[in-house]
Formats: sequence, C-alpha cells, structure tokens
Amino acid sequence: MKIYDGGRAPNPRRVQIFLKEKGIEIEAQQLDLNAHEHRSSEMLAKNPLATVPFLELDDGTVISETLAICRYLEELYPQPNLFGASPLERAMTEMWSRRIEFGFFLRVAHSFRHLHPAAEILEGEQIADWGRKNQKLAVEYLDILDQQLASHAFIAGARFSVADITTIVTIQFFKPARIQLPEEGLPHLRRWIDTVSARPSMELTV
Ligand SMILES: N[C@@H](CCC(=O)N[C@@H](CS)C(=O)NCC(=O)O)C(=O)O
Repeated sequence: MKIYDGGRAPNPRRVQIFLKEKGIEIEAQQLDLNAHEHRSSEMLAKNPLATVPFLELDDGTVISETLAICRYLEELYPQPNLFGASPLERAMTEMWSRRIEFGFFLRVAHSFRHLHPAAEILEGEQIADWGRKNQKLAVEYLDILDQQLASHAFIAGARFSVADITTIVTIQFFKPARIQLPEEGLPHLRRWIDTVSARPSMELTV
C-alpha cells in the first residue's frame, strides 16, 4: 500500500493527521503540485482526476478522495475509532464531515485558489470576486461551529473524530486563503482550536 501525498496541501494533510492518530505508517511518495507532478501521464494513469492524496493498493487498485481513503484505513485499523462507534456517532460524524467539506472546507479552498497568486499555477484563471465571496461565507460558517462546540467537546460530539481533522486543517489553511479569524467572540471554537491544535498528530512533518 502506498500513499501519493502532496506536502502541506490541505487534503494530503488530512490523511497525514489521520495516519498519525491511528499510529500507522504507510509508504509515501510526495508529489510536487506546483511542478504538476500529479498531472504527469504516469500519475494520470493511476488517478485520472489528478488530485492528491490517493492510495494505491498492492494489487494496483487506487482509492482517491480523502474521506474514502480514511474510511478504508479505519476498516483496516479500527482503533482508535475516528468514524463513530455507534449508529448515532457514525451518523453524526458523517453529517458533520459532509457539512464541513461542502460548507466550510470548500469555501476556504476556493478563497485560496482564487485569491492567492501562487494558486494560479493550479487553478488557471482566477476569479477574485468568487474568492472574496467564499472568504465571507467561510467566516460566516464560524458561528455554526461555535454554536455546535458550545454544547459538544468536539465537532461530531463527545469524541475526537475525522470531522475534527477536516475542520482544524481548514482553519489552519486560513492564512494562505487570506482569511482572518475574528479577533473577538467565538469562545467555544477558540477552546476547541487550542485543544485540537495541541494533539501530537498536528505536528508538521512534511
Ligand atoms: N475531493 C478530493 C479533493 C482533493 C484535492 O482537490 N486535492 C488538492 C490538494 S489539497 C489537489 O490535488 N489539487 C491539485 C490540482 O488542483 O491540480 C479529496 O477529498 O481528496
């Protein structure tokens, strides 16, 4: 099994953190996105969508999509549980994972890709208005997170889960996306950021 990784780009980082939380190591090959290594004919033959991360199994099967990769690894290495241990926990984790990916992560990704000059190499034509609109929507989403964290220790409930990984990676990507966390308010979100950022799995190693 081998992971095709992408340095500090946010989706690759989600899998890096997930692996550390699980305490497992997988052979990894770093692809330089800015050099378009993920778009080489060799890589397109493996993953025609030209995204990282993707996981290649020993029989050549390729799994792309961060959550699909994490879910597969969860099945192979069930402990510690990161996708929910009961029907309700699993539903909550799924609900929040989807909410965060579509309502928050993608907003921050669009902000970066349409506003940061270094993203042009990946995005091509950048539409600054779309970037700014997404910045605004990302900041608005913080209230939803604060509200959820007012009555729950973690994003999907009482325990740390894959939804926390997606959320913290998104917030850590604010800087390149040129988004600022408001200086005041959001007390529950701030408590959660401090707690989750201190986990050993958050250490940058690539
Ligand atoms: N939905 C995919 C998105 C993967 C994705 O877009 N990854 C970015 C890096 S964070 C990428 O590969 N970008 C390459 C490009 O835009 O050419 C997932 O969840 O893994």
